[in-house]
Amino acid sequence: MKPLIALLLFASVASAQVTNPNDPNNGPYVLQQTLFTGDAPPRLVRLVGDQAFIAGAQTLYNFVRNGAVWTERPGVAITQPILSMDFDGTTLIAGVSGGAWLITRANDTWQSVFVSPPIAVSGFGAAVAISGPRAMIGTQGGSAYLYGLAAGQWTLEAALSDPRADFGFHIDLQADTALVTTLAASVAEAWLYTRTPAGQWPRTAILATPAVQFARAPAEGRLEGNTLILAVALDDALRLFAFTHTPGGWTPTAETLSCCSFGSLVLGDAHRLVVGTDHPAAGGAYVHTRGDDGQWTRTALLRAGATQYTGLGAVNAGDTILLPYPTGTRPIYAMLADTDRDGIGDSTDPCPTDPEDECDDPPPAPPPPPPPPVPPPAPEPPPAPPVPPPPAPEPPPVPPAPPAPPAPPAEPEPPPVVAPPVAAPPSAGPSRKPNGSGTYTGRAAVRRP
Ligand SMILES: [Ca+2]
Ligand SMILES: [Ca+2]
Repeated sequence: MKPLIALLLFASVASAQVTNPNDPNNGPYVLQQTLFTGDAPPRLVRLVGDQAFIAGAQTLYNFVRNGAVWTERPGVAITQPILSMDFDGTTLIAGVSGGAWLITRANDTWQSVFVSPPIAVSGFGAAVAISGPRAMIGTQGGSAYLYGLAAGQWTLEAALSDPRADFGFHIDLQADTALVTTLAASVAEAWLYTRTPAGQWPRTAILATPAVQFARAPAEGRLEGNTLILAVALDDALRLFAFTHTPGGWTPTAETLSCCSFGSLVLGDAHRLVVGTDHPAAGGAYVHTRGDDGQWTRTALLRAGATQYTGLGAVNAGDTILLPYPTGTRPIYAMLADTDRDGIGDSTDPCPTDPEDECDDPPPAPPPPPPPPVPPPAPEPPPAPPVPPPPAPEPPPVPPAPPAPPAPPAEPEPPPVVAPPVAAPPSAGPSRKPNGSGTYTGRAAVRRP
């Protein structure tokens, strides 16, 4: 009975997911289109701009978006199981057992070049990364190789190696910076290598996280712009550590994020990342956004169903996330950020932040800009400096103030002036004592009349 109930539940959930992968609680994303490859679970997905590659068992499927519609184009057949994949917008690299294919499109046809390991090494092709004329091919542990494209040929430029068992399996590449992440003694490390003009790749930095306990998998790292994210999977959570590159080097930032057990990280850009997890109870694609203050917050949880998991291999770029669903008919959901939740993706929403789409009023807002003229007054500040000097010399003259002391004597006089008049009335008439000098005289004159 139980197996049957489970099967029925699965069937109902699976069918609902295809038509409505995002329920109201999913967050500010809307389904744009459902893509199908009809192949094995599409665990590997790469999206750059309007072009996506999805790796099936032995086929690299290519989808291109024109306007708001995704269309499949002829893919690339690979004769071996695809183990790894990366795409930089121009070149595709796919790792297989014992090598990697570097593929570009020219005149509507795919041009492929196969790169074999420079020496006999185990697991060559288990990890790959590409960025323009640089490519990196890692192994199942112990080494990673850097290549450069020159005159149409991919040439080996450097061989990186280390005794660490996980060295070379988690790699990334951005322009002339290569990243290898490792985990040893509960500390995750990011080893950075920077290419010199001569084509050498010396190690230029090692960034370490605080000690993390109960890590259950090697650290994963991503380079994006001037940000480096290190992710460490713990028994009950995925912890993220960020580093920022400045002219002075890499520095750890205060931003850390802990979430999502059993997650796999996908960093779309410096301000948004997706953590795909397959936890049976809390699985989904957790979308996180980094604010201007450097703090990460979860802004969406995309799920295909209450009890079914999804999110493995989720990829984002710009306002789009491709969300593979790993079971059933294996669709891939193209999700668009929908900030105002009006069902229209940001990129095609006439008013991305107004669900009523009444953004005609905003135009009048421009008037405020006039304030810019304020800058002109800025030039005045310069003349201000001369002002300070003058006041300084004045202080000296202040000293003369001391003469003020003589004033005290003047005070004593008032007392006598006041007191006399009060007591005077009673006996002033007869005695007419000259207690005060001038004042007394004046009053006497008044009384006489
Ligand atoms: Ca919208
Ligand atoms: Ca809108």
